Order: sequence, then structure tokens, then C-alpha cells
Amino acid sequence: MLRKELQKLRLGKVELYLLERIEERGCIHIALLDPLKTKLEEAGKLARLCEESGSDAIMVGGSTVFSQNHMDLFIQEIKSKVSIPVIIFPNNIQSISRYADAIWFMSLLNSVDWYFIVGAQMQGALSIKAFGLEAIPMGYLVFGGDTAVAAMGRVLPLPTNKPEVVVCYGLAAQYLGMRFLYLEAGSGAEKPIPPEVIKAVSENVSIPVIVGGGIRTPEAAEHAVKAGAQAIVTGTAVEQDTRRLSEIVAAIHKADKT
Ligand code: 1GP
Repeated sequence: MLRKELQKLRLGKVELYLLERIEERGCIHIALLDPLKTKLEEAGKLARLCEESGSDAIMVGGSTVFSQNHMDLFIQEIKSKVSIPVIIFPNNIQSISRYADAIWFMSLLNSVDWYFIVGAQMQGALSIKAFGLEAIPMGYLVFGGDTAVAAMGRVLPLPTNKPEVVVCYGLAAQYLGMRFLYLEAGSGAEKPIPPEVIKAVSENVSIPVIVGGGIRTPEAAEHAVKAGAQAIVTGTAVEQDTRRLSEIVAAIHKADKT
């Protein structure tokens, strides 16, 4: 039933898969692999481990990715080892690879720079079309802090103690037609997004809320799920300790969502 209705909206295969998984599980886990932090020859093995640990999808990207050729090789290596979807998490146009299953077509809504809101998107659009990549529209909100994404994306930091401001951005994303909303604390952030912020946003927007940055323990993941996150992204935890990763994924899938 859900699939039929969504197909009417002409959603792509990966987006349908994500929505169905979210409906089944309440919250899904997405593992982020950064081509500059994981060696090419280890990428496939690590992605396979993520799949075996229960991850629902793999995202590939990082704030300092600079080579499309390396993205191509990295994604091909991952694709040869996993069956879950591989989605590009682009920092710029050089991240667009024809070998992925989909790309987050994302706008950094709280950047002060036109380029990160719509400039790179406009410049990359023809490649996406030529490669036949599934583009999934997403609003991207980056919180402040000492992170690469905040610096590279020229971010006007969002206050973590003013959830109502974040809600305004979230609603704007939804009304602009974006179909996912990503609350980003930044890779390696000292602290993840506070549960109060996740709760306020998920209670007010009707598109799935993805949460990432600084989630390194099953407890932190569980707090985010209970606050209403529908997808959790972990990068650092994947790179550092794969046993920890299965604990995090298990905590996400079994957390009480009520
Ligand atoms: C970064 O939110 C992701 O875009 C993942 O962050 O590396 O801290 O898990 P971590």
C-alpha cells in the first residue's frame, strides 16, 4: 500500500527503500564512510561489516573530498561488497560519482554562502542527470562547533538552546519540498545534537529527521531515537571500533520509539 502510494509521487528506488525501512523499524542506521579517512583497499570490507552489523545503508562523503576519481574507485569497491544502497553525501561537485545508487541532493540551509545553498547544486545538476543518479532532496542544518563542516560550509551556527529556531528551518525545508531533514553536529563533534532539539523538530515537521555527528555510544543513539530521530548516521564510530558499531545499530533498532 505504502509503495503504491509513494510510486505515484515518482519517488526513486533508494528513497522508497529508506521510507519503507523507516516504517518497519522506526529508526534506521546509516554508516558514513569518508574516502579520506578509510583506505581504498579497506572500504569494501568495512562496508560489508556495516551491513553485517545491521546498517540499513551506506553514505559516502566527507568535508574534504577533492577527487571524483577517488570517489569513483571508493564507491565501486564498496558496491562490490554490499547489497544495501550506497548514497553520496556530497561536500561539493567533485563528490558526484556515477557508481552510487543515489545522492543526497542537499542544501546547507544555514550557510551564509549562496554557493552551499544552491550554487554547487546548480553546478552539479547536469552531471546527476547525465549519470542517471537518483537525487533525494534534503535540507541540511549544521550546528556550530569546532567541526570541518561548519568551517567549510560557512555556517551561521544554530543555537542548541533555541529549538524553536531549528524548527523554523525544518519547516522551511519541508515547505520548500525537501523530503528529508538532516540535523548535523559535525563529524567528531564533542557532543551530539541535544535530544530536546531533535524532539522539537520531529514533533513539528512531517519529513523524516536524520541525526548525525558525535554519536559514539549506544546510549547516545538511543537518546536520539527516543527523541524522534528516524535515521542515525555514524561515521567516527564506524572507523574506530566495529564492535561498538553493532552495539549502536542494535540500540537503534530496538529502542522504544513511543
Ligand atoms: C558527519 O554526522 C556525520 O556528517 C557523522 O559524524 O563522524 O561524529 O559520527 P561522526
